[in-house]
Amino acid sequence: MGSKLNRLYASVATMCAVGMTHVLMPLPSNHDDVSVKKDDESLPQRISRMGTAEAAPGKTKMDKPNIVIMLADNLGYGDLGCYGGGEIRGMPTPRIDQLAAEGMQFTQFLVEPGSTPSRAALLTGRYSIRSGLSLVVLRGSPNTLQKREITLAEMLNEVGYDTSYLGKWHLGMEAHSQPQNQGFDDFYGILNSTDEAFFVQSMKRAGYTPTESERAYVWKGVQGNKAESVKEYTLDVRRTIDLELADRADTYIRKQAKSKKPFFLFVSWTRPHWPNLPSKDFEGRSHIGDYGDSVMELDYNTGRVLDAIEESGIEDNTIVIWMSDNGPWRTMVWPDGGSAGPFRGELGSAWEGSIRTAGMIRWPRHIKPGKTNGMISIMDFFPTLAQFTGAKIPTDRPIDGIDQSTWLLGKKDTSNREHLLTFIGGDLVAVRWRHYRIYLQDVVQAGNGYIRMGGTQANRLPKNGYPLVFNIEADPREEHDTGPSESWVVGKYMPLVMQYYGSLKKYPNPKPATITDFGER
Ligand SMILES: [Ca+2]
Repeated sequence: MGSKLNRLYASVATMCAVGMTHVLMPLPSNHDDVSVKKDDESLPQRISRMGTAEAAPGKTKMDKPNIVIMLADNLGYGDLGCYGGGEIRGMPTPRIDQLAAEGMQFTQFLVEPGSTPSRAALLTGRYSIRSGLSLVVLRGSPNTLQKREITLAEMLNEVGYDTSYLGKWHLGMEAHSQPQNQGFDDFYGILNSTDEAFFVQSMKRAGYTPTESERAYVWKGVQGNKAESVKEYTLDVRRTIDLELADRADTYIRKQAKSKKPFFLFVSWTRPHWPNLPSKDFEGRSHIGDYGDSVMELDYNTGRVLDAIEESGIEDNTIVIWMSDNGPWRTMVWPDGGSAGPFRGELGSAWEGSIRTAGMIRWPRHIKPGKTNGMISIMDFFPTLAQFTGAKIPTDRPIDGIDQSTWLLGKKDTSNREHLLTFIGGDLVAVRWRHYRIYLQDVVQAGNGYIRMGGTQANRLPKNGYPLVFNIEADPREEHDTGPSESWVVGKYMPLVMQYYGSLKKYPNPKPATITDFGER
């Protein structure tokens, strides 16, 4: 790791010496023909649903950039060095900090308040409530990723990409919901979440013998087939799973770099989701225990993926997107959880700390390095990557993601987004408009915790006819309701809400996800 650190400083020095000037590459004007390469019954139907009028300025097949998405799990806004954490928090993150310096780092990267919702939003380009996935999928939930959804992987697959998924999925265990049947050519990882590694022990202690299907596994899958279990996802395997993912990512990148076909690799790290048991080499590395060790391991594994890209000579033609799926899980798992930095809130609630987290994109010679506070949603990558690759976005459904390509490529100075809705289960809970946050329900603390952090165990209360309004720039902890003095904001948010409800008339949502309200079922 010492040599890697040396290389980090060397490359930062080089960047400074040569100056990272912003050179825009022209985007070709024609997109190539889509060749259908797989035998999937639903495919012709899916292609017809994608429409033909959305001819993004694509590229010839040879020119299409490779895409590597790395997704951290439950990493908070305040955890990484480049967001004010890192060494200050006893857990340096040099590789991710370097990536942030080489790319565009978002300080207003907004997600949904949980693993499943954010992943659904990322992969479909839509609010998760539109696919019935606005709560975390637990075993037994009927709400899983359905065939009718068109994923980012399907979209890229259609324009010639090899697609591979490594790591945590959390969009359902049914065969049709699994990654290899949602547009990825292959899959290796876990279908649910890392806390499942604990469950077998807990079941046994309860005197319950889990059935084979109730045990947690590591799975592998090939497109068109049901995934097969590889081994049990035990606590020992939990320690080493991300090293395995990094190994597989390394192998995949080096192999694909020699192919003429562009690739889309999705690395869904299991860290730093509780339980953060580190692998042997990282035990005791941080100052703050398992959580810090795990974040340092996440940083190291990220570095391995970046090294594979660089050493394969494809750095300039590879878009790297690195982000977390939601804010930290904190109160319930302390001290095995992260920090939302200056913001109140954590995974599960609608407070800012739940939905604002780390996000960055690197595309050398196309995207100018720098830090930006423009607003961007995890949904925006769907239409933006379609624009970068010549893929076609579906025209038969609402797409909530906004194409940010003009902003990212420096053709305009400001983000194309200025609002975002936040749902929990079947409810619209909060709305962002510019730097205002408007709450239709109040999120209040329940369970333990010193302050009103919200989180998965919070309560929500209906408001007494008037929403809460917070100015997130003046008041990052959302402690002072400015509704009375800035009630004009209500006039700005209401049309956004009405626009969303208007879309439901033509495109009604499926039944919302619920784990507590079965009245209408
Ligand atoms: Ca998560």
